[in-house]
Amino acid sequence: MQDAAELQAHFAEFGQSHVFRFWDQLDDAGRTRLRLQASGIDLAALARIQANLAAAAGAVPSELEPIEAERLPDYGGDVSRASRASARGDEILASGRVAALVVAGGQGTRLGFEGPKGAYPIGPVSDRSLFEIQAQKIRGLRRRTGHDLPWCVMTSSATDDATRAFFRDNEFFGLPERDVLFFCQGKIPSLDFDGRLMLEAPDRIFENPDGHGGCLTALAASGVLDELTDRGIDTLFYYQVDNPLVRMCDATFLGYHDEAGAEFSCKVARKTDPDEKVGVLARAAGRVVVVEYTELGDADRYTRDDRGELVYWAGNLAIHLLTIDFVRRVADDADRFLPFHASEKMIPHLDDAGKLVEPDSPNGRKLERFVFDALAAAERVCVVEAERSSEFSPVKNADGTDSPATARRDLIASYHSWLTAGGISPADSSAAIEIDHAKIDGPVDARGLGVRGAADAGDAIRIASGDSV
Ligand code: UD2
Repeated sequence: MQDAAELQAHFAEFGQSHVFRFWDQLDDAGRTRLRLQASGIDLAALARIQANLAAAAGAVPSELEPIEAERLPDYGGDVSRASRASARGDEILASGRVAALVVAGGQGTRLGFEGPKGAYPIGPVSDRSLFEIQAQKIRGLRRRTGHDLPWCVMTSSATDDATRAFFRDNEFFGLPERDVLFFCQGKIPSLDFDGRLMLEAPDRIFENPDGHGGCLTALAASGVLDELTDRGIDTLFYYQVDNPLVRMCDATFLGYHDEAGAEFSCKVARKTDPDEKVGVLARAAGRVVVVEYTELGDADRYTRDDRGELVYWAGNLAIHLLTIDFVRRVADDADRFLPFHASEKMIPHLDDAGKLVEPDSPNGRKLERFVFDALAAAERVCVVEAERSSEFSPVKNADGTDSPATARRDLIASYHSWLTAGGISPADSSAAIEIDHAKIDGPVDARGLGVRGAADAGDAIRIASGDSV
């Protein structure tokens, strides 16, 4: 930690001396806290980011081209190609080279839920959490492959303590503790429109998590990347904590990724409507890019081809495969490959009198890195079209689209389709139902159960009381 006088002089050089304006009123503990936090902020880097933001404003590629994707058989793709990819993926999983990575730095604020989003109760019958559903899927994979499948859980300073406590309280959902690798993403200060830091308390500078792209640098900095290498892992399956339908470490996706020799692969699905809030995969100057929904121009957003299909159709599901070597390369050169994006926010802060101001219009910029920017560093990229209805139903909003209600509806629909495929009654599609993913994680498992009725499947299938079996 730097000496207080040196630190203040250094901040003054960068026009940030106001950070210490309550210094005289702070007690020793407060001064230590502020010195500690301020010492960790790289003002020169922040100034560079600020300058790059200005240069990058409006730098969304103007000449976009549509993307080509591997199609699943359901969408006209080649059946034998897909089954070869699936067999290849099974081999990769059976060789124990894959780990899962969930980005779980977000809170449930938009859902009106206190705590980490992963703790949100989503199970249609038992209210089990997003984390528990994902843990069950990992347990199922471990059973099927006979390998420890490490689960890397990225938290943020806002969710770290609560997430670890949630896992401990739930006995790691039946997973061995050593195979759950927590790591915490970095933070970066927000800036007001004049590029000045803001105080959220007399002894605290306002910082926010550095975006899901921060997972690549934090994996390296935390030592988790080295641990994965030591364990013989060479591929990471990346997904967002808010999608309970995620097809964990999907074998077909792995197979396509491997056959393409890709370093970074993406799953996409056709956008439901031009205004759906998902980024779009496209090509720009020959490279694959994701254009965020806030940044896609109207001409590209609404253009349709002769068949009436959106030309920029490929919605980013935020489901990726990355090789470990690639993650290391990007993390080593993060300033180049993971630029910061700014979004205007209303940021509560102290005024000169020390009064908390809660603005009602944006007063500053939050800075974030996006994982998909790393596409620019990839020599080879593979894009696979997913079956949206069975793979993607994110929990983002308290009501309406992408809400707990739509995610539960889609979970129940998936469970019913698995049971139907397995010849298991009930076929009453109105029954709220829940399946333990550790035991049944798709139609193949349902068929393998060899039972006729849900009641014969023990605790693998639960039906809401009051509903008929
Ligand atoms: C994201 C994508 C969007 C689309 C959509 C699919 C971006 C910028 N947009 O939109 O293109 O693919 O997801 O669902 O990514 N997170 C962290 N740390 C952070 C920020 C986010 O862990 O600092 C996690 C968060 O917990 C969540 C995920 O990243 O699991 C997505 O974050 P979001 O909900 O802010 O992204 P969203 O819905 O705007």
